[in-house]
Amino acid sequence: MSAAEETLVVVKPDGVRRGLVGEIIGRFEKKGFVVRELRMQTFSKAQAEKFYSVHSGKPFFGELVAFISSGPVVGAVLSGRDAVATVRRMVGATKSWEAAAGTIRGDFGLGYTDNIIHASDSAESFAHERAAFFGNPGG
Ligand code: FUP
Repeated sequence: MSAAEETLVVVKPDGVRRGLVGEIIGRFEKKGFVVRELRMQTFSKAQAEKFYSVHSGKPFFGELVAFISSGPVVGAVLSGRDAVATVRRMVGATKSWEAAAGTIRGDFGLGYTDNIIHASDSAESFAHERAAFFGNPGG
């Protein structure tokens, strides 16, 4: 068995409001990923800005920060084979209306900013986003 990799998913406020937390986490569990950390919280504006700092300065940054901090979110660290890429495939394209059927965004939404779920796109993003979501290990 190849070494497990970790990634972070965050069920966004629209996904939580619509009662999709169990469905979404369940898909990852059924695929074979192991939930290593799990937390519900509501982002402060400062925490949201840190989480999405890679998009700082882009025209949609304000809307993104306002949306992700608009209600509770659920973050999970998932562990399993090739987790970053495999989870991104299960999440689907950013524009939910274009996302393939069978993906989370493809099956459950039509939004862009409100596209149900966030998933880290690299090991570096995962490290940054995990720290922004859960706090630094031991810190
Ligand atoms: P993804 O990695 O699929 O979440 O997508 P991106 O990193 O491209 O975008 C990050 C978030 O910003 C997504 F929720 C979509 C949102 N976004 C907008 O709302 N408007 C834009 O013009 C671009 C991205």
